[in-house]
Amino acid sequence: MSSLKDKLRTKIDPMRERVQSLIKEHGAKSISEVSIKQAYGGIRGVKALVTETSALDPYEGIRFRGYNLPQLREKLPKAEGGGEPLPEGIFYLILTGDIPTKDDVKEITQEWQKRGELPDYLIEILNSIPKDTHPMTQFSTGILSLQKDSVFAKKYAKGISKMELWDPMYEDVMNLLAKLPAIAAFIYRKIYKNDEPIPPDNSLDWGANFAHMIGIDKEEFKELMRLYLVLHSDHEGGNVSAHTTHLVGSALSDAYYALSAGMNGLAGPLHGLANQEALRWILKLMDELGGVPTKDQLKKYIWDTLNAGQVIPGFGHAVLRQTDPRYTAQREFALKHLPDDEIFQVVNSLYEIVPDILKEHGKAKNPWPNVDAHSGTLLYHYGVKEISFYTVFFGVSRAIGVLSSLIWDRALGLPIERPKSVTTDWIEEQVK
Ligand code: HAX
Repeated sequence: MSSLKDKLRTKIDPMRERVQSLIKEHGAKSISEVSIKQAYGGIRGVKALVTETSALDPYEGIRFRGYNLPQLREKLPKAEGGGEPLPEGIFYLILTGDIPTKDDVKEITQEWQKRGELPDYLIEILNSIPKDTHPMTQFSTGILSLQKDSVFAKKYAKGISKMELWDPMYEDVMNLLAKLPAIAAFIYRKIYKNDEPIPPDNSLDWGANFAHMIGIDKEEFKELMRLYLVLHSDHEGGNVSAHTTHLVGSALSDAYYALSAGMNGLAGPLHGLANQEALRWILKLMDELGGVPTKDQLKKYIWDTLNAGQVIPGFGHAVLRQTDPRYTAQREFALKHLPDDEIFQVVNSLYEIVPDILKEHGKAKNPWPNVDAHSGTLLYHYGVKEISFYTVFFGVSRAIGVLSSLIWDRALGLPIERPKSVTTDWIEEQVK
């Protein structure tokens, strides 16, 4: 057995005891109330989910197992000669709660290399999907197709104790994470690069190998991939991709069903697809305004977008009330590696201009940029110009967090999720 699985096993019993004693001693205590506005308004702010892997503060941003992004960029192991944290490290941290050593991370890299090969039937399925199908649809289909190999589903069918379900879930999660970069890269090369897949290079870590299979071997892009895959990995439990994965998993659907569903949620323009929308909007405005626009031109363009009843993609957030630290981390990367990039200059100007306009506009509760306002600029700079593919990068990363949570859901024996819904008639009765 791998030492990661061993380590996880030692964490599960104490955590079960903590949760059981909380439910036994304080189970009736209320931690949230729900107003009518919240019931109609996307359940915003209602504390009704428990997710261990990360927590989001409106002003400080995301903390993964208690660590913020600057701390993680310093503490997580890096590739030889590299400056950015390895995504294998964030997986270890999110799953176990502990900062990994270099050896811990190496073990995960090797484990994922062993499990990473794509079966022939998956290649056939992916090849049979029309090329003009959105890459996220192809990605979700690829994930779902692998369900036939679910260890969890097989063990469940044979009969397994509820308390042991985390073990086959762990196996499915490791198999899936191992394969996701190869699935994503296969789709990319199929659609955009003449059907010419690039085999993995097993001398590389997970993020660098992903960059390699996409077809960009530049060291800086590998660093970007590592950072990108860390930054997008988790954003507590209530966002659409995390919540969907958790919800579907709660029916004891396996990791393939659950992640595929979560990816379908990530594919929405108000969630992960905002990364493609943000860059598409920037490129369109540069095209219409003839290159890097003046601030006055930008102001007019932003107002025109708002007055047309559209959102400014990459700005606003359901929870955050400050600049997203994931935006800041990408900005720092850009300042270091591509300060003169023209699109980055526009992104910078938008950072100066959009928040004031959104405040004046008076609708968005958070006028600041989120993660999606910046990521496309970086990918585009290194040659990934196929904007429709951007959410797939997000998806590969997001799988780290939501799949880790799925293992914990089963370890803690969480039940099927089933909130109560009410009708407008019922609400009207209550307010009489
Ligand atoms: N531009 C224009 N209007 C905006 C806005 C923006 N960037 N952000 C919010 N608003 C509007 C909303 O559309 C809403 O208008 P209505 O009252 O007419 O419905 C109003 O302001 C209040 O919305 P809110 O409470 O501030 O925001 P929500 O919690 O409802 O939604 C969103 C949060 C992220 C979906 C929203 O800010 C948005 O649409 N942003 C643009 C799309 C985007 O960047 N999405 C990615 C978010 C990060 C993420 O999940 N990444 O995966």
